[in-house]
Amino acid sequence: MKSVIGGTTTRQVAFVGPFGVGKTTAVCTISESSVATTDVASTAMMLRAGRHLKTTTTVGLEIGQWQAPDGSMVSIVGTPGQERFDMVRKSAMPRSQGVVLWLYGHHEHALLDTELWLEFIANEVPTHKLTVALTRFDGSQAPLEDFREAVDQVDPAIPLLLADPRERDDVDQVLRTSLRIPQVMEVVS
Ligand SMILES: Nc1nc2c(ncn2[C@@H]2O[C@H](COP(=O)(O)OP(=O)(O)OP(=O)(O)O)[C@@H](O)[C@H]2O)c(=O)[nH]1
Ligand SMILES: [Mg+2]
Repeated sequence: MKSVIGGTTTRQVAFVGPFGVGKTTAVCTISESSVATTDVASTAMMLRAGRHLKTTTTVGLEIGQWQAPDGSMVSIVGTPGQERFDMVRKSAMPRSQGVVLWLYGHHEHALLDTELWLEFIANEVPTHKLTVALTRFDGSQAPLEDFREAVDQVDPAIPLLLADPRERDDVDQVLRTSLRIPQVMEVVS
C-alpha cells in the first residue's frame, strides 16, 4: 500500500460530523491507499449515553483515496469532530464536490444533534452537495421518519442513508450517493 499525503485527484468528498461517529473509520474502510491520519491520544473520552468510548481523536485533515465506479480516484477527506477544530472542518468543505454528514442514530439526543449539525453544515455548503449518513440506527430513540423529517426541513432533496462506517459496501454506497452517481439507491424517502 502506498501512502497518500495531499490530494492527487480532482474530485474530493469531505466527511464531517460529531466526535467519535466514525469519520476516520470510514476513510480507512474505503481507502485504496494507506491513510495519512491526524489522530492523537484524546483526553476527551466520550462517556455520554450510547456514544462510543474511544481514546484517540482527529485534530487535522486526513486523506484517503476511493476508486469511483468509472475508475477515477476521488480524495476522501476526514475532518475533526470536536468543536474546537471548527476551522479545520470548515476549510475542507468548500473544495469538496460532496460533503457527507455522519450522525449517530441511537443516542438520546440523536434527533436534536441531527437538526443542529444540519443547520450548521447547511450554512457552509450548498445542500445539493450534502448527504446524511446515519450510523447505529436501531429505532430506540426516534423512528427513521423523524430523521427524514429533520432533513426535509433543510432540503427534501438531501439523501439520507443508514450506514456502518466499518462496512466497505456501506461507505461505498454513501460515496456514490454523495457524488450523485446513478445507482440503485436505498435512501430513506
Ligand atoms: N458499534 C458500532 N461502532 C461503530 C460504528 N461506526 C463506527 N464505530 C466505532 O466507533 C469508533 C469511531 O471512531 P473514529 O472513526 O475515530 O471516529 P471519528 O468520527 O473519526 O472521531 P473524531 O475524529 O475524534 O471526531 C471506532 O472505534 C469504530 O469502530 C457503528 O456503526 N457501530
Ligand atoms: Mg476522526
